Amino acid sequence: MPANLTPDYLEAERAYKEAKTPSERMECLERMLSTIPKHKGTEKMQADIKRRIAQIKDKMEHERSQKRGGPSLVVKREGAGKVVLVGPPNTGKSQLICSFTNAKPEVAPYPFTTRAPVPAMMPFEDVFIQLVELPALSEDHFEPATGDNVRNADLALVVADLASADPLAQVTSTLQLLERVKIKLSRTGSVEGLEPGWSVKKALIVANKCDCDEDSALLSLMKELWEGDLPILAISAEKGRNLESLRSEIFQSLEIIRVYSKAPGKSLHKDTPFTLKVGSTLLDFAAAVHKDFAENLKHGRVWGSVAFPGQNVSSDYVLADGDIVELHT
Ligand SMILES: Nc1nc2c(ncn2[C@@H]2O[C@H](COP(=O)(O)OP(=O)(O)OP(=O)(O)O)[C@@H](O)[C@H]2O)c(=O)[nH]1
Ligand SMILES: [Mg+2]
Repeated sequence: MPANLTPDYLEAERAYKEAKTPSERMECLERMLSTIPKHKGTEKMQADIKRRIAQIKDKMEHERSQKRGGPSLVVKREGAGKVVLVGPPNTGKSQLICSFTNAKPEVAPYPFTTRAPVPAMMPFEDVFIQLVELPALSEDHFEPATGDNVRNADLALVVADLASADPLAQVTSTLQLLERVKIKLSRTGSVEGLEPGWSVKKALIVANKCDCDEDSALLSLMKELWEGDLPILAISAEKGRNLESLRSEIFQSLEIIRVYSKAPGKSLHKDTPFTLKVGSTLLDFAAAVHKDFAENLKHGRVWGSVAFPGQNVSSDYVLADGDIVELHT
C-alpha cells in the first residue's frame, strides 16, 4: 500500500537526516510521528519511528546521568507506568506511598523529610504501577532531577494539603515552579499552541487530608478554581478515604490496556499481561513481544474484543483491555 507521505512529513524526515544532536533528532522524530499519515501502509514506519524515539530517550537519559556524575536521581520507568507525586512539603506524599505500596519512606510532621526520589510499586489488579515521591518543591528548594523525573513520567499527581492554611496557593506554586523548567500540567496531557521546548504532562490534583476539611469548604474552592484544567480527587492517605477511587483513577489516566499473550496450541490463560497504550494495534503488541514477531507478522487470533472467540484479525486491529492474543508469523 502506498504510504502517501505529506510534505510536512517529508520535511521532518529531511531535517532528521541533517540533525546533529540527539535532541534535534528527537524533535524531528516527534514531528515525523505526528505528521505521518495514519493508515495500514505506514504501520511499520510508525513502529520504527517509535522505536527510534525510545532509543534516543534512553541514550539522552544515560548521557545526562553521566554528566552529573554519581548515580542518577532520575528514576527509570518501570511497570505499567510512572506516576510522580509532586507538591510542597508536608502534604502527605510519603503517607500516600506508604498507603499504596510496600515502601516505607519516613512520614513526619515537619517539612522536607524526603530528600531524594522514593520509587515504589503499587499493585492494581494484575499490574504494577510505579509511584515516585519527589522531594518537595518550594521557592528555595527545587532538586535538579525533579524536572527530568516529571518529564519522563506518564502522569503527575499534584499533592496538596487540605489541612494547611492555603491549599490553593500550594497548587498554584507547584504549577508555577514546574513552569519555570518548562513543564505544563494538564488534564489531557496536551496544550494547544505551546512553543517548542515545553513538555506537557497529564496530571491530576490530589487534595489530601480531607479528614481535616469536614465541610469540604476548601475542596469546593479548589474545584471552582482548577477543575476545568485538572481533575481533583479528595482523599485521606492516613485515614484511607477514597484511596480505591484514586487507585483506579490513576490506572484510567494512564490510558493503558492489558493484553495477554497465548502461544498457539496452548490453553487460554491470563498470564502476566503486556501493557500498551490505548489504541495499540496487533502490530504494536507483536513489537512489544519481540521485534521478530513485528517484522514477520501475518495475522493474529483474538479472544475478547472480537465477535467470535479466536477470530482472525489483521495487523491494524485495535486491541482492547483484557484481550488474549495469539500471534502468527
Ligand atoms: N490528618 C491527616 N494527616 C496526614 C494525612 N496524610 C499525611 N498526614 C500527616 O502529614 C504529615 C506529613 O506527611 P508526609 O507524608 O511526611 O508528607 P510529605 O509530603 O511526604 O512531606 P515531605 O517529604 O517533607 O515533603 C505527617 O505528620 C502525616 O502524618 C492525612 O490524610 N490526614
Ligand atoms: Mg515525604
